[in-house]
Amino acid sequence: MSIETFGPVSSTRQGQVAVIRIDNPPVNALSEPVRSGLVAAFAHANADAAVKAIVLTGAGRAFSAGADITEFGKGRSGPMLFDVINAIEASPKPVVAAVNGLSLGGGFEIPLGCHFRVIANSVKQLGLPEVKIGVLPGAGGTQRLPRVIGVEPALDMITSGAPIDAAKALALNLADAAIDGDVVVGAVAFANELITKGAGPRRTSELTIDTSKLAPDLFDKRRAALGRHPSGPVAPRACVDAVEAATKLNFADGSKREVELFMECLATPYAKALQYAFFAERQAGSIPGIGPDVKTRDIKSVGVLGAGTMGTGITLAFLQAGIPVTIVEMKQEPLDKGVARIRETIEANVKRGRMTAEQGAMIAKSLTPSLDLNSLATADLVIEAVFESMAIKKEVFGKLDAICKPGAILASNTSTLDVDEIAASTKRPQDVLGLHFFSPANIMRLLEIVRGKATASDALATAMALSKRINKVGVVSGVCFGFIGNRMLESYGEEVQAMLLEGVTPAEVDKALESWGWAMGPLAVMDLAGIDVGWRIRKEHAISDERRRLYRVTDAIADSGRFGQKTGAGYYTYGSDRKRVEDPGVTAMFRAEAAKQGIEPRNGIPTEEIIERTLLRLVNTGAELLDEGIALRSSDIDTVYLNGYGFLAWRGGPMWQADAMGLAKVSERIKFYEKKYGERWKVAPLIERLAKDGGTFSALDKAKAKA
Ligand code: 3H9
Repeated sequence: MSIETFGPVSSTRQGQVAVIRIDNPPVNALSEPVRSGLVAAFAHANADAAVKAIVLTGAGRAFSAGADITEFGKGRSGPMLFDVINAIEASPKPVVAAVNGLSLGGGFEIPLGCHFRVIANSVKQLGLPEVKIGVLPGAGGTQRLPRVIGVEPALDMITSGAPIDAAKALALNLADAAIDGDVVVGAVAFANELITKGAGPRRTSELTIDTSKLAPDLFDKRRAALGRHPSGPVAPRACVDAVEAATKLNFADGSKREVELFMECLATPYAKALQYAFFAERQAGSIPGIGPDVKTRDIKSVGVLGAGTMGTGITLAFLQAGIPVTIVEMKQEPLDKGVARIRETIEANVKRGRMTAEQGAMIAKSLTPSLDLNSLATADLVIEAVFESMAIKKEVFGKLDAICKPGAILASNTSTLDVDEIAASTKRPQDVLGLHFFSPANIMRLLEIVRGKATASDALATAMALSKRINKVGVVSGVCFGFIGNRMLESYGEEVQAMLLEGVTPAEVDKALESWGWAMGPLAVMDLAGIDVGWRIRKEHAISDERRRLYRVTDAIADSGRFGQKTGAGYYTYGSDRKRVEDPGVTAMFRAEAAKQGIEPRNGIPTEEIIERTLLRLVNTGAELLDEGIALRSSDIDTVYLNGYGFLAWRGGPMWQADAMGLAKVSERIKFYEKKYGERWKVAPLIERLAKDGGTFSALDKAKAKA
């Protein structure tokens, strides 16, 4: 069998069928050489009289993950994907897509432009996720998809960006066949049948959309329903606009509108931030000095110590990933309670259709409750999630050291304590690290992986690989109080308290920050997480006088038993519907304390100032963490904030925002606040240094990566 190659695209002939294959690892992104290769391969197949039909497929695990996102904003070169797909569709010979693996974005628009689609039953991800990176499908997807599956399902797929699997594709009429076994063999057989039948091309662009049953206000309603979309204010709307254009214009004009909208989206800061966030998350997985030569340890079973909220959430995270867990408690009652909570969550997931009843049963079976610490002897990884006290943790780690098998990783879920001190209570500090999960641990995506002084490279690499297996975003942090996320949150929280003392209300602070780029305002978050958490920490730890002063009212609120939602009141009061209601009593407490401290009450604080002060405090502490080597890169800090703290991805993260503002301006504004508020605003030396040289955090990341 002869193979013709066109860069990363190849073509072989199987009888009368040309099989064209995209081979651009790891995910067959449609970079310029692929696009040019496709044009050449199709021209070649169409010119070959012996070829009567064409099958198009991908090599490896993907059909294609779509446009090469790294090319965005770099100027045009080679044929545009839109034209490539039009050329495929214009082929005079029938073209069958053999969808072998994930098919996303432009990598899904290609099969839509093919005349027929044969999909492997094993394919889990087909769809148009462009909205998630701040754009919309820009190679005909918004015009072709509604022609194939109808307007409403197309709107659902395009505005959510959520993928579907092969079974759903078949149900939606997207697939002409969904098959087990080798999809290329199936597609070639399908193509041969077409040849036998004398079938010609079936071009999607020539199909008409039935608009007769569409509600006249469908698109307005869809736009209104977008609400606070996770992709920000522009791209989701543009998705609806483009599909609407498909129903009102012919294919050529609708496509022109789609391209216009694509370019508009691409130019927004939101698209840049979302694309940055995509790569930041992937970058977090690479740890300097730990290459592919570092062999990870085998993790086949996990032990969790503690069946409280954290322990049960962590257990669920592993069980859901198919990893058996032994959960240990010291007493029967808390163990039973924890196990019941785990089983209830599994049942609820089955009810909600997140897993089948068989999957639920299998997961439940792989849980072993125990009252005996010795039952952790065979676990490959043990995670301690007991009370946050150094004395208790040290005792627990001493016992685990004696019980656990050699090579087992011993992890603490501490959110504040010194992992090095914990490690020192064992004879194997190289096997000890922190795994800081966020509550609810089975849902929140962030996992801070805390690297102690002695943590072995392979233990760290294992934790990193494991985070992916349990569907978390792992970010490495060095040891310090609060690690990356909570240490920054302390500064943010302090500034919020300062503003409350200056006379702004909790609702005003929350509204300002929610309107800008946080999923939830800080006071609402504290009410949700429990005001008592920080209150206890402030009681037990030595903290600065300034911090104590700023938190005086909050501590008084907690002293009075108002811990937030769980007690029905905190900064707000809550009815049975859990809606927050402003409490004038709380505002009065801040006024009275401000008077005592001699703080002049202001008549409100402008939204811009609330946003700036909270953001800059985060950035300043983030810069300290970078300088101290606690965070490896600024993009890791952003990844922490996007995945664990409700900073919305379309704002990129605090460090990304600082770069966008310009570090000279950041430095100037911090100094302005330092003059006004003193020591807590002392500018981080790294900001000063970068500002002086016109540097940015992201350029610093890149320079470090090269070093
Ligand atoms: C589009 O198509 C626009 C068109 O409508 C119109 C154009 C005009 N480009 O995530 P992973 C890299 S927009 C470049 O670790 P997984 C990724 O960076 C595009 N690179 O694996 C990583 O590199 P590295 C629409 C890409 O198995 C490596 O591949 N498509 C792209 O967990 C492995 O990735 C999307 O939005 C890309 N498109 O997940 C899909 N995709 O090893 C975006 C991946 O150096 N991609 N890479 O770190 C994804 O959602 C996931 O990467 C995917 C694989 C599900 C594909």
